[in-house]
Formats: sequence, structure tokens, C-alpha cells
Amino acid sequence: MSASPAQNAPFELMGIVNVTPDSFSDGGRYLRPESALAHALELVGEGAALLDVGGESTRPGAQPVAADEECRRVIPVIEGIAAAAAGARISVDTSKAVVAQRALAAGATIVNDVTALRASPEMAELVARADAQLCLMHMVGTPRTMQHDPHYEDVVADVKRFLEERMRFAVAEGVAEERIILDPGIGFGKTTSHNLQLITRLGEIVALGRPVLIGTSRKSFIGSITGREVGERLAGTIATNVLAFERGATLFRVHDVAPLNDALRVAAAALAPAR
Ligand code: HH2
Repeated sequence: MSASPAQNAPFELMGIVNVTPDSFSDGGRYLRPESALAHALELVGEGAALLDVGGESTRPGAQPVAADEECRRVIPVIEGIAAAAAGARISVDTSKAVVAQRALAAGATIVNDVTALRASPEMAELVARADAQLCLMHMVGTPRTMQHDPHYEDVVADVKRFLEERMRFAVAEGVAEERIILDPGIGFGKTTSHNLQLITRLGEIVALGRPVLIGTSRKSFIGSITGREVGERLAGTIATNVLAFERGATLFRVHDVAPLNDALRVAAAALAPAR
């Protein structure tokens, strides 16, 4: 039985489509456009309302990829998903305006910029002109440096202040506030304790008034708690996403769509009387 998104579900699943040789959990698996497309359509069948297509790994220590190569990886996949009209919205996971521009022309409607508009000066204007949705994520430094002894006064307050400032910047550049999604950036320049504090106190980020997206899927803090390898972190992924949902997140960026769809539907049903 295939699992479609529940009607009026209070959450949406964003299926991860990594068209990269080096992503931390599925690098190299979907490098051919045909396999990435088949995987994307499978995720829609499992209940993904959004697909996040990325051509550059952001794992700790990852090397940057040239824009041409990133386009070569993601554009055929975005075109394929759009042509299949599978019913999922397409997000492009990029911090380069040229890649975002081509992705939007190919059928994407969301730009997921892990640098929150700090990498490409033209990105804000491009998003504004296209009236695309924009995900602003918190990260300290760059993927190459972010895990070098991350330190915060109060991680939740610092992340909240950063997201507030980035949202103000985006709006000043012409992006409609209603188009903005916020993401605390789990694993991006954070220790296990920082990640756990962000999940537990996620309500403080939700209080900023925009939809909150969370990406814990298979990340290393789950491994550091459970001792599990990357392919064995589904249970930890479910636990963290259910907690984030209970605290007000509505968008969940995950590799394993079907089990997360079940888990969040049950959590939503259980919490419905209290909401
Ligand atoms: N995490 C990853 C990549 N992009 N975007 C948002 N908004 N939030 C996240 O938490 C997030 C993200 C890292 O995960 P993954 O894509 O699986 O790995 P890699 O960056 O190695 O491709």
C-alpha cells in the first residue's frame, strides 16, 4: 500500500534527492539523472509533498562544487520531476544564484539556501523576482569549517537572532515575508548538545512566526547518541522529528519518507485534541 500525504496533514515531508558523489549518507547512489528521478518519484509515492534536489554536499569538510557541475547534476533531475507532474513541489538545495535561477526556470519553486543569502549577492533579488519560497538556514562558517569547535553563548537565542536578522535582510531585498521558511540548521556548526537544545527549545524559533523546517535525518549527532552507523539511524531520526513536530515544526527534510509519514501521522493524530 502506498502512503499518500494525509489530507490537511499539519506537516509536510520534504524528500531528499542528493545528486552528488559525496553526500554523507547516500553519496553516489543517485548520481545518474535517471536513478535520481526514479528515487524522487518513489519518495512522492511514499508521501513527500516536497522534493529537495541538491548537487553539492554540505557534509562537514565537503569541498565546493563549481556552478556548471552543480547545474549538470540537478537541472535534468528537476526537469524530469516537473515533466512527471508527480504532484510534489520542487526545492533546489543550493547557495549559488546561477544554479537557483536555472532550477527555477526548470520547475523548482523553492530555494533552500543553507547560507541564508550570504553566499550569492544576487540570490535575494532572484528569489524576490520569481516569487519563490525561500528557506533560510542557520550555519556557522562554511561546511569546510563549521564543525571546528562550535561555540555559542546560548545556541537557541543565537540561532533565533541570526534567523530574525536574515529574515529582515531578505524582506528588505524584496522577498515577501509569507514566502520565508526558517531552519535552525541541525548539524551545521553544532555539537550534539547544541542540536538537542535546538530540538527541545524549537518553540522559540517557531515563535518567529514563519513555518519551521527541520533536518535531522541520519545526522551524526544521532550516531553519537546511539552508536549507530549512518544507515541505521532511522529510529533516532523518527524520535527527533516527532519531538520537533510536537514543538511546532511543520516541514521535515528526510531520506526515509514512508516511515516518517507514518510516525508523524500518528503523532499528529495523538496531538490533535490538544491543538
Ligand atoms: N541538511 C543537509 C543539506 N541541506 N538544508 C536544510 N534546509 N536543512 C538541513 O538540515 C540540511 C539541508 C545535509 O544533509 P544531506 O543532504 O543528507 O547531506 P549532504 O549535505 O552531505 O548532501
